[in-house]
Amino acid sequence: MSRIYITLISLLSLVLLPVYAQTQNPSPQGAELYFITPDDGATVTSPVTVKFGLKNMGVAPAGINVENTGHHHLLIDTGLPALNQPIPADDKHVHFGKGQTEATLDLAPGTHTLQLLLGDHLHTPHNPPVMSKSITITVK
Ligand SMILES: [Cu+2]
Repeated sequence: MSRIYITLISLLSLVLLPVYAQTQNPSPQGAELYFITPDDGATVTSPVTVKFGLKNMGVAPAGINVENTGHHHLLIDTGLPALNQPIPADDKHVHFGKGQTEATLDLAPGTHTLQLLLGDHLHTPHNPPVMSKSITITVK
């Protein structure tokens, strides 16, 4: 009897594992994420308007799972998070889960780095990840 259960559990694991292993949505070839503004190396005044550019993918709000879409995340003064799990949400990892394509930031005077990272409906980066290059700006 218990042997049957073990067999059933083993079979169930085989069926369910691929579902759990599939945690990242694929990104299409040619997907590109970039800053429309500010320019890398720019000197700006706060508040800083940041505009997000995305090519060959679409923007969808968080929670909506549509192929080849995602929502923007802005990494402020931090490196990339783990790329195979949901992006943290804090002052350095800002989510734009309503599908926003620009933001206005209050930044202290000094040098700051900004990087964009697209996340899927569950805030997890795509595979391969869709990210901008990291830019550096100076706030007067
Ligand atoms: Cu998010």
